Amino acid sequence: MARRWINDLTPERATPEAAWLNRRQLLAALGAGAAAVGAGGPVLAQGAELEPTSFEDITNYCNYYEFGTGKGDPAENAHMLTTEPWSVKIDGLVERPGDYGLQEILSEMTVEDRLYRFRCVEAWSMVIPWNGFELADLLEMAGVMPEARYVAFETVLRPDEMPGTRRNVLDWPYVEGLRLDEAMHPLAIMATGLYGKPLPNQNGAPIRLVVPWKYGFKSIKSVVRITLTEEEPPTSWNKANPREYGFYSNVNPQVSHPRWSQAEERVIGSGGEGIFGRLSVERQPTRMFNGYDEVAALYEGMDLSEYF
Ligand SMILES: Nc1nc2c(c(=O)[nH]1)N[C@H]1C(S)=C(S)[C@@H](COP(=O)(O)O)O[C@H]1N2
Ligand SMILES: [Mo]
Repeated sequence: MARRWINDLTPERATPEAAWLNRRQLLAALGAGAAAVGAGGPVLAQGAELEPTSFEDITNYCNYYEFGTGKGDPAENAHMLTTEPWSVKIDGLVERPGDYGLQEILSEMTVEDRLYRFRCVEAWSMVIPWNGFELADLLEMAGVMPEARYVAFETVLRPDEMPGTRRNVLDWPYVEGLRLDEAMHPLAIMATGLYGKPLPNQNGAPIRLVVPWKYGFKSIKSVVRITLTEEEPPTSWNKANPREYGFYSNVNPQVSHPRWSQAEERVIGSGGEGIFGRLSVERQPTRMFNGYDEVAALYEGMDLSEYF
């Protein structure tokens, strides 16, 4: 399938960061055009031109409010989260509802590499080499009923393991949602690893959503429940501040956040000395749909400043 690319790298077959980078450079040298001709397709063509953010930055500069609101809090506190055993309840408008064990899920899924740009609504960005499988494959495993129109997601809520949830920063548990056609898009994945290593707890272990054309808060972490619904589900940041955070939240340089512009982004790691103590960070223009133009058809006829 055109949507597949390198699929020899799984969390079970961990590859050191250096080896991974060498392979990436090799692919870059092949050129995006050459890559697009083969099994790689559009994802590889985009991936080949990207320089991944370092493992250190990806795992130390995090948003995971269940462990605190500081960027370093998740790295410090998320080790408290028990991620084994883990199961995901899939319910609502599905043919085969149930509690699916993570191993059971993984035995049915194809884990592959996806090198994606990642753009937070706070106007910073990274490039992250995820390992994961397509959300569509998981939804097909459970069997989506014809009446289903939306997909709701929920993060685990364990106040004894998640110190941030003892304060009402958000209405816990963290919840998110997608329209069904967005969820079925081949770019939407459930990530289980990064850089070929199991997903670090602070990045949403053991399984989290990644929707690369939307602001980062849509990519909900440590998912324990997926519900197919007929109505648009509530989402955490929209509940907290509906004027600032819409349901769609597609990356869009033309629609400013009420308190800041979204035209540019700070490139995390570009200062050359890691995330701490860096004085200057490069800025780059933000691209519509974070550069993933292939999703534009999902929003044809919609005014994206109204449905923000
Ligand atoms: N459960 C949960 N998921 C979450 C968040 C959170 O606070 N809790 N933060 C979101 C935000 S704002 C961003 S930018 C990304 C950050 O992902 P990363 O830390 O892996 O880069 O996770 C998103 N998913
Ligand atoms: Mo974010």
